[in-house]
Amino acid sequence: MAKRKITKQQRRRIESQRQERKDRAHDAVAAAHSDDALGPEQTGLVIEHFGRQLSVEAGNGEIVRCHLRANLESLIAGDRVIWQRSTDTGVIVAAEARHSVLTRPDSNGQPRPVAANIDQALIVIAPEPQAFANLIDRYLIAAEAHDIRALLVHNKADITAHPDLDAMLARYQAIGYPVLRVSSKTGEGLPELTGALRDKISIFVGQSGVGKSSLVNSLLPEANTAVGALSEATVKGRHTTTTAKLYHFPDGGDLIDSPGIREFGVQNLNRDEVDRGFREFQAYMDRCRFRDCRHQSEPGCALLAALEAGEIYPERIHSYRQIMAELGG
Ligand SMILES: Nc1nc2c(ncn2[C@@H]2O[C@H](COP(=O)(O)OP(=O)(O)OP(=O)(O)O)[C@@H](O)[C@H]2O)c(=O)[nH]1
Ligand SMILES: [Mg+2]
Ligand SMILES: [Zn+2]
Repeated sequence: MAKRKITKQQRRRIESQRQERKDRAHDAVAAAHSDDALGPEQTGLVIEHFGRQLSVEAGNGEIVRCHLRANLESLIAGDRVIWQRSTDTGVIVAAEARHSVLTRPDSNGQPRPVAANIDQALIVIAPEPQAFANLIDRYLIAAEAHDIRALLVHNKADITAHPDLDAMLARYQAIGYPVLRVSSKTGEGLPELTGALRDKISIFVGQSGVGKSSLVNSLLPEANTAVGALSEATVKGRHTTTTAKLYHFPDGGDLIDSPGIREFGVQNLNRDEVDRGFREFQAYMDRCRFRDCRHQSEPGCALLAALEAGEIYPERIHSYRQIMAELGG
């Protein structure tokens, strides 16, 4: 059947039907939680979300399944909320402002929040599945854009790594990102990792199959979260973790495990954000002759001069150009 474009009028009708359905759903939730049946307002912390339902941790540590009032934006692990108890569930009535949010693009390239109020993102990489600098750089852009500290975690240190991986990590270390070498299997480096996580709200991000959940289990055995083997044919992860979830350390600090990704588009970024994502370029970019220098082949480009002088890595320039090209020039 030939594809047919929907007209504006049809789109409006679909939209209004969708709104009616939403209103009805809201009324149903409201009826189930009519205000006099609700307990007093209390604070809570979102641990995990499943669409419009969330796990919320009450002040006393109890986990309560909560619904979200229809007027609220969707919430994510790490969000702080006000909620009220109903019979056997709860209803979230308000959300506090976030001090940071880590986003990643959905399948349409639109940014989608993954976790809120995080202090630091740990980008987990491993000898397998193969690590890509370009993907790391995209995470770094997202972290720098939200003033979230970024660290790199080289997991599966028990597997011999290709020299390229070591060289790549040495570059990031030289740029100023801490690199931790660990193995969830042998326990190597875990005390240092624990130290880096203490008293902070952290998130593990990275490709599917690098061992984020395995690390969570090694650090917090009671977490007991699912781990999945790599596909033998493609040596890629199988997207075992499907939603971000927050765990507490007994001695202080929280850790959010997040679902792995295969691709990370940048369509939603603007050029300033990309510029800021390459932290070692900053000092040079300000010194280019032209204020709108694109650092391709312009005369007086301080970044190209720095490249010539061996002061910045060609791999990073390459990655920068690739991302800019995806943004359209
Ligand atoms: N050799 C070795 N294998 C590991 C290590 N850590 C994890 N693995 C294995 O890597 C595979 C993937 O582990 P997961 O913890 O599920 O990976 P993940 O990053 O959480 O993956 P997603 O949830 O899909 O994003 C499993 O087969 C683990 O046993 C390690 O330190 N060494
Ligand atoms: Mg996982
Ligand atoms: Zn320039």
